[in-house]
Amino acid sequence: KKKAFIFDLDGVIVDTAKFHYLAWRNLAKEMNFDFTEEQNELFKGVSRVRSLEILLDLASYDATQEQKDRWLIQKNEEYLKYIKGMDDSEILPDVVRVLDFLEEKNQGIALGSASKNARPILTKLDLLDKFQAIVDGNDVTAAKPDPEVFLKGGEALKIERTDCIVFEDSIAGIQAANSAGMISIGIGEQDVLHEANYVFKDFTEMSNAFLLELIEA
Ligand code: B16
Ligand code: MG
Repeated sequence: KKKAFIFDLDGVIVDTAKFHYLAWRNLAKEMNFDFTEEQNELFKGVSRVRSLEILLDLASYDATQEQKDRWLIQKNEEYLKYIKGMDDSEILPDVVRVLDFLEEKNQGIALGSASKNARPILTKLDLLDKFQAIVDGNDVTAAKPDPEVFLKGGEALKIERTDCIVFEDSIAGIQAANSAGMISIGIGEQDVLHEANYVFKDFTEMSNAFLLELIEA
């Protein structure tokens, strides 16, 4: 049966979380705040605007709208500098094997990301043509854990939501997939992503036999 496999980007296809972290940390310095990697977990899957709100909260910093707008631009410019040097060696292990297997089995493949930089990143990684549909931060009004991004992905591929499978590394993203009525597969730690239907440490742990079971279910 034809199913839709919807991939998150940051943390599932490529490890850009470290670049988001560096850019936010540098911004935090301007607030005299030491932003830790642990706090960065809260930023995964969360939109840029919402991330800044959380940072201001953590730093107990009161900023004007003008200052916020300037910081959002500054953060993104710095993030773009980091990803400029990225190439296809930064694709996470076995992502290409999974994409190729699904393609060979004629499955629907879509991207469902909160990032507004998704297209340039996929282009840099030479992965753009693997996706039949791309839904990203430019296409949605409600951020994860709202299911909008994944519902739009399923619609774009004309596949019913119960036949959609979502790969996600963030808690907000797993919640979004669950409330869309889709099958959620966590990529990361079981104790963090315990709300998911299945959790794998990374794609090297996910066999083609498992993918085939999802397709045939
Ligand atoms: P941008 P995903 C999310 O991407 C990231 O996990 C999150 O850390 C980031 O703030 C968000 O994209 C927005 O990204 O600033 O590039 O628009 O995990 O949903 O692919
Ligand atoms: Mg992610």
